Amino acid sequence: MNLGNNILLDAYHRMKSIREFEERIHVENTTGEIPGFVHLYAGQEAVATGVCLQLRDSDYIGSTHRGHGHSIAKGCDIKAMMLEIYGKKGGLCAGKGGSMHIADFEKGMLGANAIVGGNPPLVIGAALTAKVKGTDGVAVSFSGDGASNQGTTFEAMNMAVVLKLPVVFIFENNGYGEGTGCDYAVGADSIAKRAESFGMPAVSVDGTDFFAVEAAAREAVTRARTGQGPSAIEASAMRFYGHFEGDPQAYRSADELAELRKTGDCLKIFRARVEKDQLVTADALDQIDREVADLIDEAVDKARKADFPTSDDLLTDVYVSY
Ligand SMILES: Cc1ncc(C[n+]2csc(CCOP(=O)(O)OP(=O)(O)O)c2C)c(N)n1
Ligand SMILES: [Mg+2]
Repeated sequence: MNLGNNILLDAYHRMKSIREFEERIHVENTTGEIPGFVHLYAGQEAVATGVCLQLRDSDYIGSTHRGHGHSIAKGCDIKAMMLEIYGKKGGLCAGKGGSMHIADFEKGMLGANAIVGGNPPLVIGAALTAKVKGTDGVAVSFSGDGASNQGTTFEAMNMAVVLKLPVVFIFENNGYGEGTGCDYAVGADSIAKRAESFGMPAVSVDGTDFFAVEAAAREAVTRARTGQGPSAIEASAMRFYGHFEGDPQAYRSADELAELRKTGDCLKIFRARVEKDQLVTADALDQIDREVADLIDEAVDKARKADFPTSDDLLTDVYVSY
């Protein structure tokens, strides 16, 4: 399917924004100004983007500890995200959540989640809400290969099939759960096949190929939106950085990382494809590169200068008001 110029530029904008955001945090984190743990998503941009392009603000996603990419792809404000990661006032969660707890209900971002396997049960709740209310809303759960082994994930997949919920389970197989290889930790041949055994359609795609992810996600989201129930997608793409910032990565070689940057970079793969097929111009992509670089500069500048929450803010945002 020809996606058209606007969608392709939108996709590139989202992927490039995620990449620049993460590359910059990798650098800024060394200054010691960013509190808490940071897990970078660079390398996996085509997955979040290919999936979130199918979604509306009123659809929900649930994310992981590696959640910046999902948040950006779902439309969260980048400057407010940066403020949040710096723990500053004006952050998406008032500077009280930080990297691993970014949420924005207005954009359907239910939250990053530090509990591995924590989000599939939340996401099927959002899907059940959509079904009970009779909206055509869809909910999408992003999980890693490690999280695919959690009991919570199994229960959520089973319940989604039994209740025929409008949900899509995305399994991002980046080869590792912390420092443990998924060839060791995942007992099944493939995560997709295991998901299929719960009774839903499931496919495996190359997560560095935006077009492959987009096509699989379009089919799965359409199924969910039209009342045909859940699906699963296993998308394989490696992360460019360590499990967390500061991870010495003793479990993989420098050669693996160099090769990844050379042949497994979804942005380079996207650019090569759209330029070769003359789907968009190189100038238009360069223009996006410049815009995104400026935006990230401004976001970091704003976050560094902003104030921290004060002790007066301590007891706000604790309880929900109905
Ligand atoms: C329930 C639970 N168990 C263990 C951890 C510690 N932990 C944090 S991230 C992680 C690995 C997750 O791997 P994966 O799901 O593949 O996601 P990735 O980091 O590769 O994106 C683990 C074990 C946790 N946060 N929560
Ligand atoms: Mg993983």
